[in-house]
Amino acid sequence: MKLLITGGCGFIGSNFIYYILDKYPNYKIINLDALTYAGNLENLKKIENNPRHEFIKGDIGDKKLANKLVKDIDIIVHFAAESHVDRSILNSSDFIKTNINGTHILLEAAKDNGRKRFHHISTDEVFGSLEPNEPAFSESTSYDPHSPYSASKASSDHLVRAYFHTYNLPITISNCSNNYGPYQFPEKLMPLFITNLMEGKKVPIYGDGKNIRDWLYVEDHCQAIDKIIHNGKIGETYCVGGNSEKTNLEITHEILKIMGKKEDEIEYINDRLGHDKRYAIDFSKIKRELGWQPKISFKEGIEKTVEWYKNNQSWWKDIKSGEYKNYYKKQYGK
Ligand code: NAD
Ligand code: TDX
Repeated sequence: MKLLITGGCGFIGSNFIYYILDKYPNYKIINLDALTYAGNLENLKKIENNPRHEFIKGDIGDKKLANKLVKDIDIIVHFAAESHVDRSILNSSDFIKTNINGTHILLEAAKDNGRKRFHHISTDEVFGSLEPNEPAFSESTSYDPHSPYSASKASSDHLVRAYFHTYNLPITISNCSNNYGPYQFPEKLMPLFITNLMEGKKVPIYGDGKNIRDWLYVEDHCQAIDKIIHNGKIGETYCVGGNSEKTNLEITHEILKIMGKKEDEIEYINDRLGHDKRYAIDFSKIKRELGWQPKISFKEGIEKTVEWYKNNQSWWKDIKSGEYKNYYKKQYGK
């Protein structure tokens, strides 16, 4: 089996590559990644000489390249995206280009080269925001994206489904909740807060810190994708959640506790524009049909995550001392 993985140098993509190479000794991977600010070959250093992994630097929007690569593979697992909500609020052009137009080009390549199996990685954010008493998102929840990021992901989900209905392209989609774990770019809540504390900086909480997310350890997510690409029903969507709803303040207190830091490291700052209140996922469909459920408890996951950032300081220090400084200044004003 030969997989084309897009965005394999990012957070979830690199974890998925390690997972697949480890679990399936006969599988080969072509990893197409443009190495944007979020892509990092250091993430795949441990397999730089593995002949079962081939890295191709390129853009999913490059039609010629996409057609060439898709010809020779069995399945596309599509992770590549602009993924950070705050960046989409500052400037959404690349989100439209990659998440919508790029996905369209890949779908065309899949259709025109033997109708290749296509798995699309999406997000719970396409469903909008929940009040604390509302039932969790499920596969039948209507789309109601609120940010430029989630609107671009919603558009790509619609395109993927349209290619199934119109061209019979064998697709599946997964909509998952907030991932955390090794190799997550330090702009996202958990790695930002962990690394800021290690640098002696404060942790910036938007608004009152009462927004809720459902936290999914990245290895659990990889297992869910594995189940879907092997046993998922063509044309279907699967919601993948972590069974771990927490407010941002709860997450922060947990990180402070593990790292032996005090509450006064918290800095409350202006709220994110259009900040979604709550995300939560009902994963009963994938549990019932594919036998998947998250295995790693929040306590175990967050301890492993803090440990990883402690043991991989040069990885995140390199990132934080580079171009990222400009973004940080724009976003946090310092
Ligand atoms: P990430 O930002 O860490 O990585 C994205 C990767 O895609 C990078 O390696 C980048 O170089 C690559 N990329 C970006 N534009 C590209 C292009 N035009 N052509 C080729 N490569 C390109 O993202 P992530 O957190 O690993 O997210 C992966 C996928 O999962 C995304 O589709 C995202 O929407 C989805 N998702 C993420 C989360 C989460 O919590 N991180 C939750 C739900 C869904
Ligand atoms: O500095 C911060 N302060 C803060 O309070 C940051 C970066 C975030 N937050 C809050 C905003 C959210 O309520 O923490 C929560 C999580 O924020 P992010 O890590 O930016 O994630 P989120 O916006 O929830 O989106 C994530 O989950 C769904 C991923 O980035 C998306 O790619 C995914 O689709």
